[in-house]
Amino acid sequence: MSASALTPGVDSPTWPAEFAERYREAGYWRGETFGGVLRARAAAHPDRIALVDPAPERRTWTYRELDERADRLAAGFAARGIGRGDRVVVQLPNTGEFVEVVFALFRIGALPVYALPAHRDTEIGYFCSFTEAVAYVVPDVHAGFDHRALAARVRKEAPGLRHVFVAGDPGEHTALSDVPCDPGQRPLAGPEPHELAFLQLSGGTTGVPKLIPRTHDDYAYSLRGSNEICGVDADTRFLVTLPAAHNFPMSSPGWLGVLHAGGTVVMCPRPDPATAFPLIESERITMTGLVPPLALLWTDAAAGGTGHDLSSLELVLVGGAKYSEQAARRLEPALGCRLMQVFGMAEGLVNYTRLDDDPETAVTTQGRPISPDDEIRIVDDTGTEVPDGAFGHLLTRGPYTIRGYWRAPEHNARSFTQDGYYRTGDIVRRTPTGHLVVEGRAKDQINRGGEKIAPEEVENVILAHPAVHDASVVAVPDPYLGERTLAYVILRQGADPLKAAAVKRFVRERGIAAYKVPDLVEFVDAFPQTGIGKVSKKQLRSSAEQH
Ligand code: AMP
Ligand code: DBH
Repeated sequence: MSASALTPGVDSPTWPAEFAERYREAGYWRGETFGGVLRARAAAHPDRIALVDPAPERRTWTYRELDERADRLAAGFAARGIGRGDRVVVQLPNTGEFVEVVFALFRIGALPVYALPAHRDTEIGYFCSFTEAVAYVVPDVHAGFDHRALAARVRKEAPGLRHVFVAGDPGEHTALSDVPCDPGQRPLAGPEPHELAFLQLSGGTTGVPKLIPRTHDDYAYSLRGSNEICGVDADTRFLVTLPAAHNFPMSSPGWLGVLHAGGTVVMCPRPDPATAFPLIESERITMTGLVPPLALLWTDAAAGGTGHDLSSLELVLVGGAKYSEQAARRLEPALGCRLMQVFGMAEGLVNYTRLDDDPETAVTTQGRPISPDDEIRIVDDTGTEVPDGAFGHLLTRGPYTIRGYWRAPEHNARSFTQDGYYRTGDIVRRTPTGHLVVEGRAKDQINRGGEKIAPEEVENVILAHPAVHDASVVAVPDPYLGERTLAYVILRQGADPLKAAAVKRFVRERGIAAYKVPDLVEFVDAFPQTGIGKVSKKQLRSSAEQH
């Protein structure tokens, strides 16, 4: 791959030169790369613990060890022909290997494509072929699922995929542990700070997930800004409770933010209280991030008395989906720590409530932007700015918000304004203090407890069933997850009747992340239509609310 794959503007729109200049002058973009930051931390405090992977037996990495292991792994990847700008799909659970692999790829200037452990054939096949990935990194078996078999299937469909690296028993593939080699004296041609660092995933609203190109410079700024707001420093001990590949636990302030500050990152293998609470006690965890359903679960578990000492916990961030005010009020007393709400997106903009906000603000708003240069517009359907305090569509641009998705010109024309604002699809209002309250959503997306689902993606899978004529997927309110999915299905005339369970099984067997399998299936004869004969999702949603 030529170096140009890393250059912003080649595969996706980027900031116009005058904006880039302004962001540099303001000190937001400081010329850091993630590989360089790790090197600097390793030099400054080599023996401090950077990373802890507690399961199945506790392993630790000092900053020096992490730095050296990233170098050796980078050299091994390079020896196998992986180079600058190459895409590598990384699908690893919350383990030390995840961090090693990602830093090794940063060192080469190869672009990690962050898949979630829940992704299956449909998503992984798409990521590998769409990004023309040269390698795919997996665990052997995770949560009872054999990722090696998935890799073998995907490889048949994606001829460009030259390598499958397995953390653990490799089966027919290459063991990740066989890759590292002596880096020698020849320095790797790593990335420049203004170049792309990785492709993050968007929950998306269309049939295929969108890829988000982030640069070292812009992402590092969001990390430093997040660290300052959250009070992250070298004493922070951060538990990665949510999947490490997701933008929230990676960057708000996340494991990458905490490593940037020289703190300690502890990987949590599962997010349930029974796993997390003992780790909080034994690792003296000070901070973590949760989605609202998990925050509820933790609150309930802690309120009943846990038998674990959670007194080290200082701050819990909650975000990814709307956190109800009632639930928010209960968190601090139950967990004995501060609550911070975070409303962010992998595309960029992140809002936090602040530690010095009055207590009501932290439970009733979703925070305000990181940067004074985050530009916010709240507009009506015609694009006109609404009066102060009124609801409207949130548009944003700024020093860490992308100007376009990767290789998606048509979608970009819809998702970004002419002058470069990202249309978030969220309906918000602004309080007099500048905090945003998320009131709803205009985009066709379902938010299942922080896991985003594009209905069209699921509809396409259901439509592949030979007995199905049409399908429409909508959200149903749910007290725990916020929303669940309901698939309305019209069967083909003359087709044998189907059971709901058969539709779910079909979707699962097509190989898609389990959280996208419809929670409910209902058979109907026809869909309600809009005036011009399109399926009226609005009407379907309101009938779904009866469930
Ligand atoms: P993504 O673009 O896939 O990274 O998902 C980001 C989206 O998640 C936002 O545009 C919101 O719709 C939703 N979201 C994230 N945090 C919150 C929050 N605290 N409250 C409500 N919605 C949120
Ligand atoms: O939902 C998200 O994508 C999200 C939530 C909180 C996010 O990307 C973030 C913080 O950075």
